[in-house]
Amino acid sequence: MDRTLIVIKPDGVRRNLIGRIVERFEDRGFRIVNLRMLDMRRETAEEFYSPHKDKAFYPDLIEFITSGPVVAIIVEGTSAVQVIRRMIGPTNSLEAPGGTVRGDLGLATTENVVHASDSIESFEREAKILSLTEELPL
Ligand code: 3AN
Repeated sequence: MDRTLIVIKPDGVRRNLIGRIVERFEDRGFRIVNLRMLDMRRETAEEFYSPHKDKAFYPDLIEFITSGPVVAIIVEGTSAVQVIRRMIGPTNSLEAPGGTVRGDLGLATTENVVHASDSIESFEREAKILSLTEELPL
């Protein structure tokens, strides 16, 4: 069992896809550990995407991810990082196969509906930046 972070990006929220996206992960056997809607502030977004800060698409990415609320979700299940990455599909929605979240619901590359951590280390770093806790307080 391991855990990972999924973020439904502003396009997914704007297009009313939250329920359908969450359902896919629940149907696949993942347990939701925590889930919260939040507005990413610019500083938070810059820290979250700091591994990409030298890329040409970085300014557009920051603009986009701060353009509206996102839904951050921690899920738990067998091989969560790898399985969820496969379920969301490749970065470019237009190249993502049918059956993946991006392949079925995504319209572009920056606007690709969801983010999911690419390693356990990324999960821990990203959940901390979003202040999403792994255990709820009693
Ligand atoms: P993924 O989310 O598939 O792991 P990353 O981590 O390489 O993709 O990139 C982070 C985010 O940056 C992507 N989800 C996407 O929104 C954006 N992005 C990545 N590559 C490009 C690109 N070539 N053009 C525009 N946006 C991009």
